[in-house]
Amino acid sequence: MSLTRRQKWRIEKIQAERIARANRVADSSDTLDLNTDHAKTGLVITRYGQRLLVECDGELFQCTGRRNIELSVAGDQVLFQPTDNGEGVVTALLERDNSLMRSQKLIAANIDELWLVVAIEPHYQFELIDRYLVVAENANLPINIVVNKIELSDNMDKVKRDFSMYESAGYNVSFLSVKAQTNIADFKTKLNEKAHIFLGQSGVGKSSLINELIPDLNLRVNEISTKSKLGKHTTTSTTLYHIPSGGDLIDSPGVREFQLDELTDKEILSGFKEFKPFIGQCKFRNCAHINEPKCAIKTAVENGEINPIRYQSYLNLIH
Ligand SMILES: Nc1nc2c(ncn2[C@@H]2O[C@H](COP(=O)(O)OP(=O)(O)O)[C@@H](O)[C@H]2O)c(=O)[nH]1
Ligand SMILES: [Mg+2]
Ligand SMILES: [Zn+2]
Repeated sequence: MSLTRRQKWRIEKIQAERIARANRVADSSDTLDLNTDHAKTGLVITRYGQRLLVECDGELFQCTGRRNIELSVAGDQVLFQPTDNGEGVVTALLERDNSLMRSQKLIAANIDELWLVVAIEPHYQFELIDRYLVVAENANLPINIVVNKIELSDNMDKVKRDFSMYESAGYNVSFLSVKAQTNIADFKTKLNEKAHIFLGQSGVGKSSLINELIPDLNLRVNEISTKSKLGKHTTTSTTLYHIPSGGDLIDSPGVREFQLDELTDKEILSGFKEFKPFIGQCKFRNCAHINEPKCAIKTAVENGEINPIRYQSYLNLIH
């Protein structure tokens, strides 16, 4: 069903009014004497503007945040005070374990695992994988690799050899095929009781994999849009979904196709986690590990302690 321009304009106007009203409530609640005895702890499911959808004991509360507290995002734990008819006011943000930022903007909080999805088609590229790993390491976020579409490979031995490099560097690698349903059940068990984010370039099968985990995702997106009374606005905002087989998914179109920001040389170096034991062991304190004599990183490459492909990728990434 397509809406006429006038209908669209009216819907947008109504939504703008709702947001303005929510902001006024948030402002007035700054001076309201809220009874902290009635405060509950909740999980932020999604945010749009000043409005938050907070889950507590399986119930959803449409909340406004007090203006004086830091903005919360999907995955945050908050203290909130239920008011009436399923609404509430967020009064405090609980401490975060970690957060995912993109271009200085906070995207999600309290993420347990990132999953970098790559595929046989479009064919994985080491340098792109390494860039994602560097971002995750610098954000202190555990990251795993998923190799999808394995049924398209005619040389799985080669694929396994390629990724053994990442396994030796300390990363967990899952090989699966959504299409052929290979290793899907096993993969689901890896997600239990944790909050996850999937990312990776377009076409690798993220949507397919997510639909496999949460078959009624589109329905839920609509349900949340209705609950938050913000309509279509919420379909693009980062949202936490419960996975029926266990665990949570924090997702939005923006999160999935997460653009990589520029990295500094310092971030790049600290993003290669298997280099760590050798840092500080070079002859020169300011060694850039390129062509300096008695470089511990280069020696480790020569001794087979660092994979030459990863080292080459480091050289390609630094400026
Ligand atoms: N051959 C094959 N195709 C797949 C598999 N998983 C997903 N696809 C296809 O790859 C294409 C891109 O998938 P999509 O989930 O949209 O990727 P996204 O851009 O990462 O979200 C679609 O045509 C999917 O049907 C798989 O395991 N094997
Ligand atoms: Mg997609
Ligand atoms: Zn060095």
